[in-house]
Amino acid sequence: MTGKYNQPLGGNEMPRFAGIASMFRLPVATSAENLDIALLGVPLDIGTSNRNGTRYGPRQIRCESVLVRPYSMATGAAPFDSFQIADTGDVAINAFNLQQSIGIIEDHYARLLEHPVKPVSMGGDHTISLPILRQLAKKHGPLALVHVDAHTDINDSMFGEKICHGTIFRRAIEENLVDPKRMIQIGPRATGYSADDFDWARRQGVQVVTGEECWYQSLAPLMTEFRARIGPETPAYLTFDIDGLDPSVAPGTGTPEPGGLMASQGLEVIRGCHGLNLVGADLVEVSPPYDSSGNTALLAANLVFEMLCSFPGCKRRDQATRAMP
Ligand SMILES: [Mn+2]
Repeated sequence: MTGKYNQPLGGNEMPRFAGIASMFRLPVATSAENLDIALLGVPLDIGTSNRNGTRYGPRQIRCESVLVRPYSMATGAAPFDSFQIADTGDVAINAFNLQQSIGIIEDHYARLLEHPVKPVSMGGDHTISLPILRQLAKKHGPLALVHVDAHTDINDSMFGEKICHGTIFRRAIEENLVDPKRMIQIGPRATGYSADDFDWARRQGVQVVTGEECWYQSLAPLMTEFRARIGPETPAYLTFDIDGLDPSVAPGTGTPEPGGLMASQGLEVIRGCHGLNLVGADLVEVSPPYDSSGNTALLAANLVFEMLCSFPGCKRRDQATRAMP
Protein backbone atom coordinates (compact mmCIF):
# COMPACT_ATOMS: atom_id res chain seq x y z
CA MET A 1 0.00 0.00 0.00
CA THR A 2 0.98 3.61 0.52
CA GLY A 3 3.74 3.36 3.09
CA LYS A 4 1.70 5.64 5.33
CA TYR A 5 1.13 3.00 7.97
CA ASN A 6 3.20 0.32 9.69
CA GLN A 7 2.96 -2.97 7.81
CA PRO A 8 3.45 -6.47 9.17
CA LEU A 9 6.68 -8.05 8.01
CA GLY A 10 5.69 -10.26 5.06
CA GLY A 11 6.22 -13.99 4.88
CA ASN A 12 8.28 -13.49 1.70
CA GLU A 13 10.63 -11.02 3.39
CA MET A 14 11.45 -13.12 6.42
CA PRO A 15 10.18 -16.65 7.06
CA ARG A 16 7.11 -16.55 9.28
CA PHE A 17 8.81 -18.55 12.02
CA ALA A 18 11.71 -16.09 12.25
CA GLY A 19 12.38 -12.43 13.00
CA ILE A 20 11.48 -10.23 15.97
CA ALA A 21 8.54 -11.75 17.86
CA SER A 22 6.23 -8.72 17.85
CA MET A 23 2.44 -8.94 17.53
CA PHE A 24 1.51 -9.51 13.88
CA ARG A 25 5.22 -8.92 13.02
CA LEU A 26 4.55 -5.19 13.32
CA PRO A 27 7.15 -2.65 14.42
CA VAL A 28 7.63 -2.23 18.16
CA ALA A 29 6.96 1.23 19.61
CA THR A 30 8.07 2.57 22.98
CA SER A 31 5.18 5.04 23.25
CA ALA A 32 1.71 5.46 21.79
CA GLU A 33 2.64 8.69 20.06
CA ASN A 34 1.18 8.87 16.54
CA LEU A 35 -0.55 5.51 16.92
CA ASP A 36 -4.23 4.95 16.20
CA ILE A 37 -4.20 1.55 17.88
CA ALA A 38 -1.72 0.26 20.46
CA LEU A 39 -1.31 -3.47 20.89
CA LEU A 40 -0.03 -4.42 24.31
CA GLY A 41 0.23 -7.32 26.68
CA VAL A 42 -0.68 -7.52 30.37
CA PRO A 43 0.98 -10.74 31.58
CA LEU A 44 -0.97 -11.15 34.80
CA ASP A 45 -2.17 -14.43 36.29
CA ILE A 46 -2.39 -13.78 40.02
CA GLY A 47 -6.07 -12.76 39.77
CA THR A 48 -7.13 -16.19 38.65
CA SER A 49 -9.14 -18.69 40.72
CA ASN A 50 -8.24 -22.06 39.20
CA ARG A 51 -5.50 -23.00 36.72
CA ASN A 52 -2.86 -20.31 36.27
CA GLY A 53 -0.54 -19.62 33.34
CA THR A 54 -2.06 -16.56 31.66
CA ARG A 55 1.14 -14.67 32.42
CA TYR A 56 2.47 -16.44 29.33
CA GLY A 57 -0.54 -15.39 27.23
CA PRO A 58 0.75 -12.24 25.53
CA ARG A 59 4.04 -13.84 24.50
CA GLN A 60 2.36 -16.96 23.11
CA ILE A 61 -0.31 -14.98 21.24
CA ARG A 62 2.49 -12.92 19.65
CA CYS A 63 4.26 -16.15 18.75
CA GLU A 64 1.21 -17.61 17.01
CA SER A 65 0.32 -14.27 15.38
CA VAL A 66 3.09 -14.82 12.82
CA LEU A 67 0.61 -16.66 10.61
CA VAL A 68 -1.92 -13.82 10.49
CA ARG A 69 -1.85 -12.04 7.12
CA PRO A 70 -2.90 -8.43 6.57
CA TYR A 71 -6.32 -8.82 4.89
CA SER A 72 -9.53 -10.50 6.02
CA MET A 73 -10.76 -12.70 3.21
CA ALA A 74 -14.25 -12.80 4.71
CA THR A 75 -14.96 -9.09 5.13
CA GLY A 76 -12.26 -7.50 2.97
CA ALA A 77 -11.11 -5.56 6.04
CA ALA A 78 -7.66 -3.99 5.79
CA PRO A 79 -6.66 -2.74 9.25
CA PHE A 80 -3.01 -2.12 8.36
CA ASP A 81 -4.10 0.14 5.47
CA SER A 82 -6.46 2.00 7.78
CA PHE A 83 -4.68 2.66 11.07
CA GLN A 84 -1.21 3.25 12.45
CA ILE A 85 -0.72 0.21 14.69
CA ALA A 86 2.31 -0.99 16.64
CA ASP A 87 3.17 -3.45 19.37
CA THR A 88 3.89 -1.34 22.46
CA GLY A 89 5.13 -4.23 24.57
CA ASP A 90 3.95 -5.39 27.99
CA VAL A 91 2.86 -3.77 31.22
CA ALA A 92 5.44 -4.42 33.96
CA ILE A 93 3.07 -5.93 36.50
CA ASN A 94 4.26 -7.01 39.96
CA ALA A 95 3.87 -10.79 39.97
CA PHE A 96 3.91 -10.82 43.79
CA ASN A 97 1.14 -8.29 44.40
CA LEU A 98 -2.29 -8.14 42.73
CA GLN A 99 -3.42 -4.85 44.26
CA GLN A 100 -0.21 -3.13 43.30
CA SER A 101 -0.42 -4.62 39.80
CA ILE A 102 -3.86 -3.08 39.34
CA GLY A 103 -2.34 0.31 40.17
CA ILE A 104 0.54 -0.34 37.75
CA ILE A 105 -1.92 -1.22 34.97
CA GLU A 106 -3.99 1.91 35.68
CA ASP A 107 -0.89 4.12 35.54
CA HIS A 108 0.26 2.48 32.32
CA TYR A 109 -3.08 3.05 30.58
CA ALA A 110 -3.33 6.60 31.95
CA ARG A 111 -0.04 7.39 30.21
CA LEU A 112 -1.09 5.56 27.07
CA LEU A 113 -4.41 7.40 26.88
CA GLU A 114 -2.71 10.79 26.99
CA HIS A 115 -2.49 10.05 23.27
CA PRO A 116 -5.56 9.67 21.05
CA VAL A 117 -4.99 5.93 20.81
CA LYS A 118 -7.19 2.89 21.18
CA PRO A 119 -5.70 0.07 23.24
CA VAL A 120 -6.07 -3.56 22.17
CA SER A 121 -4.82 -5.60 25.09
CA MET A 122 -3.80 -9.20 25.43
CA GLY A 123 -4.10 -10.89 28.82
CA GLY A 124 -3.45 -11.95 31.25
CA ASP A 125 -6.39 -13.05 33.35
CA HIS A 126 -9.65 -11.12 33.21
CA THR A 127 -8.72 -8.93 36.19
CA ILE A 128 -6.85 -6.67 33.76
CA SER A 129 -10.09 -5.36 32.24
CA LEU A 130 -11.02 -3.47 35.42
CA PRO A 131 -8.03 -1.07 35.53
CA ILE A 132 -8.27 -0.67 31.74
CA LEU A 133 -11.98 0.21 31.96
CA ARG A 134 -11.26 2.65 34.79
CA GLN A 135 -8.94 4.64 32.55
CA LEU A 136 -11.12 4.42 29.45
CA ALA A 137 -14.19 5.54 31.42
CA LYS A 138 -12.23 8.51 32.74
CA LYS A 139 -11.71 9.55 29.15
CA HIS A 140 -15.04 8.60 27.57
CA GLY A 141 -17.57 8.23 30.40
CA PRO A 142 -19.54 5.01 31.01
CA LEU A 143 -19.02 2.60 28.14
CA ALA A 144 -21.23 0.19 26.25
CA LEU A 145 -19.79 -3.28 26.68
CA VAL A 146 -19.71 -6.47 24.64
CA HIS A 147 -18.54 -9.24 26.97
CA VAL A 148 -17.90 -12.76 25.69
CA ASP A 149 -17.28 -15.22 28.51
CA ALA A 150 -18.28 -18.57 30.01
CA HIS A 151 -18.80 -16.62 33.24
CA THR A 152 -20.50 -13.37 34.13
CA ASP A 153 -17.60 -12.30 36.40
CA ILE A 154 -20.03 -10.54 38.74
CA ASN A 155 -19.20 -12.17 42.08
CA ASP A 156 -19.22 -9.66 44.92
CA SER A 157 -16.04 -11.20 46.31
CA MET A 158 -13.98 -14.36 45.92
CA PHE A 159 -12.07 -15.82 48.86
CA GLY A 160 -12.71 -12.46 50.49
CA GLU A 161 -11.14 -10.47 47.66
CA LYS A 162 -13.13 -7.69 46.00
CA ILE A 163 -10.93 -7.58 42.91
CA CYS A 164 -9.96 -10.71 40.99
CA HIS A 165 -10.93 -12.23 37.65
CA GLY A 166 -14.40 -13.24 38.82
CA THR A 167 -15.60 -9.92 40.28
CA ILE A 168 -14.60 -7.30 37.76
CA PHE A 169 -17.89 -6.63 36.02
CA ARG A 170 -19.70 -6.13 39.31
CA ARG A 171 -17.03 -3.57 40.20
CA ALA A 172 -17.26 -2.00 36.71
CA ILE A 173 -21.02 -1.56 37.08
CA GLU A 174 -20.75 -0.28 40.68
CA GLU A 175 -18.06 2.21 39.67
CA ASN A 176 -20.16 3.38 36.70
CA LEU A 177 -17.41 2.45 34.23
CA VAL A 178 -19.91 0.65 32.03
CA ASP A 179 -23.59 1.26 31.43
CA PRO A 180 -25.33 -2.03 32.29
CA LYS A 181 -28.26 -1.09 30.06
CA ARG A 182 -25.81 -0.97 27.17
CA MET A 183 -24.04 -4.18 28.09
CA ILE A 184 -24.36 -7.68 26.67
CA GLN A 185 -22.83 -10.84 28.11
CA ILE A 186 -22.59 -13.69 25.62
CA GLY A 187 -21.82 -17.28 26.59
CA PRO A 188 -22.30 -17.71 30.38
CA ARG A 189 -23.10 -21.32 31.18
CA ALA A 190 -22.19 -24.50 33.04
CA THR A 191 -22.33 -24.61 36.85
CA GLY A 192 -22.76 -21.89 39.46
CA TYR A 193 -22.76 -21.35 43.21
CA SER A 194 -26.53 -20.90 43.07
CA ALA A 195 -29.15 -21.22 40.35
CA ASP A 196 -29.67 -17.46 40.17
CA ASP A 197 -26.00 -16.55 39.70
CA PHE A 198 -26.63 -14.63 36.46
CA ASP A 199 -29.55 -12.61 37.82
CA TRP A 200 -27.66 -9.80 39.54
CA ALA A 201 -26.46 -8.65 36.11
CA ARG A 202 -29.95 -9.01 34.64
CA ARG A 203 -31.37 -6.90 37.47
CA GLN A 204 -28.93 -4.12 36.52
CA GLY A 205 -30.29 -4.22 32.97
CA VAL A 206 -27.56 -6.32 31.37
CA GLN A 207 -28.60 -8.48 28.41
CA VAL A 208 -27.36 -11.96 29.37
CA VAL A 209 -27.34 -14.47 26.51
CA THR A 210 -26.39 -17.87 27.91
CA GLY A 211 -24.21 -20.42 26.16
CA GLU A 212 -27.26 -22.61 25.53
CA GLU A 213 -29.11 -19.74 23.85
CA CYS A 214 -26.20 -19.54 21.38
CA TRP A 215 -26.19 -23.21 20.43
CA TYR A 216 -26.66 -24.18 16.78
CA GLN A 217 -27.13 -20.71 15.40
CA SER A 218 -25.47 -17.68 13.90
CA LEU A 219 -24.81 -14.84 16.35
CA ALA A 220 -24.84 -12.25 13.56
CA PRO A 221 -28.53 -11.35 14.13
CA LEU A 222 -27.89 -10.89 17.87
CA MET A 223 -25.10 -8.44 17.09
CA THR A 224 -27.21 -6.62 14.49
CA GLU A 225 -29.84 -6.11 17.17
CA PHE A 226 -27.24 -4.94 19.72
CA ARG A 227 -25.71 -2.46 17.25
CA ALA A 228 -29.14 -1.06 16.47
CA ARG A 229 -29.77 -0.60 20.20
CA ILE A 230 -26.40 1.04 20.97
CA GLY A 231 -25.89 3.07 17.80
CA PRO A 232 -22.65 4.25 16.21
CA GLU A 233 -21.82 7.05 18.68
CA THR A 234 -21.74 5.56 22.18
CA PRO A 235 -18.16 4.69 23.18
CA ALA A 236 -17.99 0.92 23.40
CA TYR A 237 -15.53 -1.70 24.63
CA LEU A 238 -15.17 -5.32 23.63
CA THR A 239 -13.83 -7.78 26.19
CA PHE A 240 -13.34 -11.33 24.95
CA ASP A 241 -12.57 -14.05 27.46
CA ILE A 242 -11.29 -17.00 25.43
CA ASP A 243 -13.21 -19.34 27.75
CA GLY A 244 -16.40 -18.02 26.16
CA LEU A 245 -15.47 -20.42 23.38
CA ASP A 246 -15.88 -24.15 23.78
CA PRO A 247 -12.89 -26.00 25.28
CA SER A 248 -12.82 -28.13 22.12
CA VAL A 249 -11.66 -25.07 20.17
CA ALA A 250 -9.92 -23.19 23.01
CA PRO A 251 -8.63 -25.66 25.61
CA GLY A 252 -5.75 -23.47 26.80
CA THR A 253 -7.47 -21.53 29.55
CA GLY A 254 -7.84 -21.62 33.31
CA THR A 255 -11.58 -22.09 33.91
CA PRO A 256 -12.90 -24.02 30.88
CA GLU A 257 -16.62 -24.86 30.68
CA PRO A 258 -18.24 -27.23 28.20
CA GLY A 259 -20.93 -26.17 25.74
CA GLY A 260 -19.38 -22.90 24.62
CA LEU A 261 -19.25 -20.89 21.45
CA MET A 262 -17.71 -22.24 18.28
CA ALA A 263 -14.83 -20.30 16.74
CA SER A 264 -17.16 -19.16 13.97
CA GLN A 265 -19.57 -17.69 16.53
CA GLY A 266 -16.71 -15.86 18.21
CA LEU A 267 -15.80 -14.37 14.84
CA GLU A 268 -19.42 -13.33 14.30
CA VAL A 269 -19.50 -11.48 17.62
CA ILE A 270 -16.28 -9.58 16.90
CA ARG A 271 -17.26 -8.83 13.29
CA GLY A 272 -20.63 -7.76 14.65
CA CYS A 273 -18.89 -5.00 16.62
CA HIS A 274 -18.09 -3.23 13.34
CA GLY A 275 -20.46 -0.27 13.42
CA LEU A 276 -20.06 0.37 17.13
CA ASN A 277 -17.84 3.19 18.35
CA LEU A 278 -15.17 0.86 19.72
CA VAL A 279 -12.61 2.71 21.86
CA GLY A 280 -10.68 -0.38 22.94
CA ALA A 281 -10.76 -4.15 23.22
CA ASP A 282 -9.10 -6.99 25.05
CA LEU A 283 -8.56 -10.72 24.64
CA VAL A 284 -7.96 -12.46 27.94
CA GLU A 285 -7.45 -15.78 29.74
CA VAL A 286 -5.23 -17.63 27.24
CA SER A 287 -3.09 -19.99 29.34
CA PRO A 288 -0.31 -21.49 27.22
CA PRO A 289 0.66 -24.26 29.69
CA TYR A 290 -2.79 -25.78 29.03
CA ASP A 291 -2.55 -25.15 25.28
CA SER A 292 -0.47 -28.10 24.16
CA SER A 293 -1.17 -27.65 20.43
CA GLY A 294 -0.87 -23.86 20.44
CA ASN A 295 -4.31 -23.65 18.80
CA THR A 296 -5.84 -21.53 21.57
CA ALA A 297 -3.19 -18.86 21.14
CA LEU A 298 -3.45 -19.13 17.35
CA LEU A 299 -7.19 -18.58 17.55
CA ALA A 300 -6.63 -15.72 20.00
CA ALA A 301 -4.23 -14.04 17.56
CA ASN A 302 -6.84 -14.28 14.82
CA LEU A 303 -9.52 -12.89 17.14
CA VAL A 304 -7.25 -9.93 17.95
CA PHE A 305 -6.84 -9.37 14.21
CA GLU A 306 -10.63 -9.39 13.83
CA MET A 307 -10.83 -6.81 16.62
CA LEU A 308 -8.58 -4.49 14.58
CA CYS A 309 -10.93 -5.01 11.63
CA SER A 310 -13.93 -3.92 13.70
CA PHE A 311 -12.66 -0.49 14.76
CA PRO A 312 -14.55 2.40 13.20
CA GLY A 313 -12.95 3.60 10.00
CA CYS A 314 -11.40 0.28 9.05
CA LYS A 315 -11.36 0.18 5.26
CA ARG A 316 -12.80 -2.86 3.62
CA ARG A 317 -12.84 -4.03 0.08
CA ASP A 318 -16.19 -3.41 -1.50
CA GLN A 319 -17.69 -6.87 -1.75
CA ALA A 320 -19.77 -5.92 -4.81
CA THR A 321 -17.08 -4.30 -6.95
CA ARG A 322 -14.20 -6.10 -5.25
CA ALA A 323 -12.29 -2.82 -5.24
CA MET A 324 -10.46 -1.26 -2.32
CA PRO A 325 -11.79 2.19 -1.38
MN1 LIG B 1 -13.89 -13.74 32.41
